[in-house]
Amino acid sequence: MKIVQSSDSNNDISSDQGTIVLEDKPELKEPPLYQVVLLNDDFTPMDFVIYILQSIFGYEHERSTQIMLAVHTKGKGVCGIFPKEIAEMKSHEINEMAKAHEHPLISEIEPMTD
Ligand code: TYC
Repeated sequence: MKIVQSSDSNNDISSDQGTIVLEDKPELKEPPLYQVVLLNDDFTPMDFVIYILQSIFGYEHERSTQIMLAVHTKGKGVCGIFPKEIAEMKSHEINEMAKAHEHPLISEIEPMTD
């Protein structure tokens, strides 16, 4: 009787009846994360940015105001961190809502570098 690891490439178990094969643990990797970054501009009303942060990210009014003011003073700021597809969706949603209301507000996504 033999016990082998299935990832061990030296194994030839094709004609072997008395072998227990230990399957490898599936390697579950966390998906890479992306930041949704909001850019400042001189024209988008502050209340619209607060509304975006509340409706797209679910932040309360006070937290949304803090994030908006941080972007306003620093030029840009992170408004959330998500797996790539979700970050893309949220960023797209911001940019579409801004366009629909004719505001120049822009968001981007950036990969997290840890
Ligand atoms: N700077 C804008 C103003 O003074 C407000 C603003 C904040 C715009 C954050 C964009 O991402 C932004 N009305």
